[in-house]
Amino acid sequence: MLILGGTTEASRLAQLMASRSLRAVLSYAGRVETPRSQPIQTRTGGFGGAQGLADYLRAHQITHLIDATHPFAAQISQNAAQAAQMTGTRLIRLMRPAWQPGPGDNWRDLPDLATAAQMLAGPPRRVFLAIGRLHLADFTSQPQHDYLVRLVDPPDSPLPLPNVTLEIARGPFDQATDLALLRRHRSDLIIAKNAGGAGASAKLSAARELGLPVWLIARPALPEAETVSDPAEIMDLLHADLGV
Ligand code: 3Y8
Ligand code: NAP
Repeated sequence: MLILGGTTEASRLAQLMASRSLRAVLSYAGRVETPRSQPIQTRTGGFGGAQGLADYLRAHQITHLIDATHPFAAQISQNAAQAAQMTGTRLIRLMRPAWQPGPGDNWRDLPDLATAAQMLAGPPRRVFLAIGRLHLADFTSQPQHDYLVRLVDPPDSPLPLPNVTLEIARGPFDQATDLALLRRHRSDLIIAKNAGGAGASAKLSAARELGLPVWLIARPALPEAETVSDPAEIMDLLHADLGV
């Protein structure tokens, strides 16, 4: 099996695979300096597009490709669907459902980051821009705000925004930490991707407790694929397929 990882669910699946001594490899893009260690073999780095992934599937006689990447990792999910089709490999997507608002939530759903940036036009605010590092440049058109930004690793180049409070931390996060973070920064707005799952949701419950508005970016469209939301369901499917 090849697991395309980088999420809490992928790590959980790796534990289940290890407990059954299944031959599985977990793949990281190599986005951060020290990814979480795993109980199964890992590989790091791009494959070289869909063709490169297809070559990998053939060369390593992969029978099952599990796309357990983050809902916003759209490119790798496109490549996985293409490579699975090119090689006749079974593709199963492991993806947690999107977050849904509950009582006390003050959420606004936005189609993309560009819309969020446009909506920030106006007087300075104190914004927890909880989208990581890769898309901060989308907000350079709104330099007037005081941004709180949380990154996995210290940035190796200056950030593209003038007023940034930088927090270096890797999730999963808990509510107490995120409450303290929002209070310390005196945030009045949170902008986040609708990542789903438990690893990034602490900021949402902290926002609810503080009565803060949240702008949630909708997930990008992904190609059709057989999808489950719980790692245990993958093990059931493998059991049906392989009798393991
Ligand atoms: C490299 C692998 C595990 C997986 C843990 C989950 C939870 C904690 C919360 C906030 C939001 C954000 C970010 C986030 C979370 C989990 C999960 C998740 C969000 C690691 C990891 C890798 C990455 C890449 C990194 C991105 C960034 C996004 C930070 C490992 C820790 C903001 C997504 O600097 C960079 O280049 C970082 C890039 C893609 C998004 C961005 O645009 O900056 N994740 N995150 C993976 C690889 O190389 O293939 O180190 O363990 C994994 C996790 N991050 O096994 O416990 O399941 O989602 N990751 C978002 O949700 O918006 C932080 O601060 O509140
Ligand atoms: P992306 O934009 O969909 O992918 C960009 C390129 O990175 C892919 O074409 C592929 O390169 C390589 N890649 C991505 N994921 C890979 C993986 N698991 N193994 C090997 N190569 C991979 O991906 P992304 O949004 O940058 O996310 C990168 C990683 O961070 C993924 O593991 C994802 O699960 C994790 N992550 C992302 C987010 C997020 O907000 N995007 C949040 C949490 C975790 P080639 O074309 O050369 O193969």
